[in-house]
Amino acid sequence: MKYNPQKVEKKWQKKWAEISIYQAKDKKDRKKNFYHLVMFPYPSGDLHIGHWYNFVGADVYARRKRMQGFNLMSPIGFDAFGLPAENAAIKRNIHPKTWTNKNIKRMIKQLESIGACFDWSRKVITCEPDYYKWTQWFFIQFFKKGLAYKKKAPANWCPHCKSILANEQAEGGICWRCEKPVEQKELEQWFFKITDYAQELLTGLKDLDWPQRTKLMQQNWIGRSEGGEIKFPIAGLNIQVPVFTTRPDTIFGCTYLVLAPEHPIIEKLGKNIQNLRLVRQYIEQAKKKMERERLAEEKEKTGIELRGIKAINPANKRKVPVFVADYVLPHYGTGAVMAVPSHDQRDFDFAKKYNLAIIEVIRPLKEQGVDLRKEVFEGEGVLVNSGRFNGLRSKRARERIIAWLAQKGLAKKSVYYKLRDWLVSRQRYWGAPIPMVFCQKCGWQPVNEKDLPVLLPKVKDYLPSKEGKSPLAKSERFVKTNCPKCGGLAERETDTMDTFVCSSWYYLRYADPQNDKMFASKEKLRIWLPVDIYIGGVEHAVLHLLYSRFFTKALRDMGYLDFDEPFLKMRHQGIILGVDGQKMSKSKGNVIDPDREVEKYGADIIRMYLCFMGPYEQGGPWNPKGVRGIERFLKRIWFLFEKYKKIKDKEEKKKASKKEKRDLERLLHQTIRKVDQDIENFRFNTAVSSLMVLVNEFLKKTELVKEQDLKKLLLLLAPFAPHLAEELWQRLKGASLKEFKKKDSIHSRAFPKYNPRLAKKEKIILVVQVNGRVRDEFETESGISEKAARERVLEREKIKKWTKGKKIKKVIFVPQKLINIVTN
Ligand code: ANZ
Ligand code: ZN
Repeated sequence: MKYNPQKVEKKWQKKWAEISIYQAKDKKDRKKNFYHLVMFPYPSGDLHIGHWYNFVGADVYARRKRMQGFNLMSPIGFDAFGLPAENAAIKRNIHPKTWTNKNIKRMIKQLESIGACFDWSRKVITCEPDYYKWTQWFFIQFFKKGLAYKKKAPANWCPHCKSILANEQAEGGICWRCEKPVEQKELEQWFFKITDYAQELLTGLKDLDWPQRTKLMQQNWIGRSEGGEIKFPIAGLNIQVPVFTTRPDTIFGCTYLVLAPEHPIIEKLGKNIQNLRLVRQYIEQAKKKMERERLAEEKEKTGIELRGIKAINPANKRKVPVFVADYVLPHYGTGAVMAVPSHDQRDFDFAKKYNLAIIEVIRPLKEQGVDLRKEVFEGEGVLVNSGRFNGLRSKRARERIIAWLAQKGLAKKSVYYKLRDWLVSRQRYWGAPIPMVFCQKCGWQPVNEKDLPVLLPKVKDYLPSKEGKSPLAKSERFVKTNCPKCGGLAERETDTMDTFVCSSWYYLRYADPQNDKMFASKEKLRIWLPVDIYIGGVEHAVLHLLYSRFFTKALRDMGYLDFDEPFLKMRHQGIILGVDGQKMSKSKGNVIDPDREVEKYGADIIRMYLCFMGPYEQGGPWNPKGVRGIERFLKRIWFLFEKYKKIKDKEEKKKASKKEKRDLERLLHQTIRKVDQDIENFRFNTAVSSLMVLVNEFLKKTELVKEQDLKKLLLLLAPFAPHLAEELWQRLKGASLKEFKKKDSIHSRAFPKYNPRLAKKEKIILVVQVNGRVRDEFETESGISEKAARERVLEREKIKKWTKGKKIKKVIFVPQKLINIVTN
């Protein structure tokens, strides 16, 4: 009979579903449970090859864990709120819910075709009221704890998506979704106070088994800076301006002060500023600019002096001018900078333009110093022109100067973070409504918890208004309500939540997806969480992963969770490129459609190919030849079993030498060890190649192969090609499908263990000569390389005796037999 993947796969997928083989029971013993998680997809309507790559690698890992005896849970669901559904609704005039449900249906079919061990009974869909009820409940808990607040803020506004974006979604001033430039717009917005957790989010990284670069990205995003806050008095007025600096050691070189245009002190100074009108004009212009423009290194710095105002440098009591300039940002540090043009590039550029004094205060240790008329020196060195601190090393001077000024009450040590609060409100339709009510008398009030969920109303018009108001504002029935506190007439919040709020806690829901009393029960959370391994794309390094960590910590502090980190271990899959080595895109016509490939080859071949194509974390270009190679490989496995059966039927057992038998046994155990370790390390590619070697040997020496050897081969194959492995397993057993139970499946069997003794490399005796005379011999592993043999030999006392003080002219190596050291 021929191998027909499609037939085999349909049959087993149906059977496995019938007996709910992958459904995870909630077992009490936490240690035996293994929570295996893949990032849930957005229901775009099409699973692309990248999803397959993600899910297949993850599934191989999961299946081995199951076979190792863990009570494994591998859930899946849909991150179902979000813009594309709404855009589709606008374009095609169908309700976002209809569009989303249709896509989910189709994607479930696609997901099933992968043959993954997902536990479908735990499926969550974030746009369902029984889910977003809890998203809203979390919002209310955050509000009650002071972790959710509303304020007017310049927000990132994408005119193309007509949406407000979080900072994380507008990196570099570019919309993460449409990749078009983002503008600034002042709006009342809801924020989550993630900054309360900045330090813990940073510290917690060190215990996580995550890829190093991901941790680094989070670290940079959080952006901790240590330094000092120093007060600069304004001459003649009872006003002080605190500045934040990471270089207090440069304070004697501070020749002017710079304020952010948004700095509140400017209004306080008011009439004391002689050119107030011009200053205000400058400020208005600056506010329109994007942060990215303001920070751009290459751009010419602009600013305006506050005439009539001088600040006093507290270190040397010198009066220095005060400027407003847009290169200083309002939301970082204190919004004011002590400018040191000799040692800071931005200050230097600015000083050059406005002809301000440049005083060297740090001299490099090695060279004679730099020409300060032409360039800055930003490094470490020794202090000069700094009064009593002259001669001190810059690092040490930082501490000393802060301590000195602190005594006078003019400075303190301080730490600032780049991280800002998370903007969670969106003026869009397709999201969880923010469960807040505004009452003229009582202010913002959370909806009563018993009235949750606040259902998303049906509206006709999904477009936000030009002023950036949510489409929900058009539904009077939705807006008008009573105040949860005083009962008077009040209005609902019409903004919805950022979809990243939905995905910040879905991994908790999987533990107890049907619970309607709580987002998940304490007991179920205890037995499943935290997640043991999380697998997904690196593109979420700062968005989803940071938010989820914040949620976990905040909920822990409210007493709902008793762990600190949601995802203990994480791995990212690489990216599959087109056949041409380019990123897949419709415009390049190089997109691989997984459905078509699976139709043509079957899921097992595609699974195995995705595993084989390269290290999981790297990915690589799609190669049709590689797919056909894997097709041949699986056919050979099929053929091996046919061949075995024929030989067995004919009782054609050959007498084999002991050595032949031992060699085959050794290879089998070595392969078990390799596949086991490779899966643990996400090196599926090398696991597959070692399976290929084993299958070749089995084909060559089928007469020597025992039934239990073949079983072991199938067990090793099971994580990669689960359908084929099951089919051959059942055939080998001659089992019937009628009474098929969970325990009968190959996927309920234990992953093979290797015997270290049998897996050991064979030993040989290597003869050692010096200048052609036998001087020694020793036992070593078979196949030792010339380099390794040489190193080992030269370490041996017996040989050292002969080579001492001599030069080794050459080495003659006869593999497996002899090594001859030739000296002068
Ligand atoms: C004086 C100085 C001298 C500085 C020197 C640097 C070098 P990071 O490392 O990014 O934290 N700064 C402070 N607040 C700012 C704001 N709101 N907008 C723009 N720049 C600001 O950078 C800290 C440094 O950035 C601070 O140290 C300050 O300039 C500037 F030789 O103070 B420094
Ligand atoms: Zn009220």
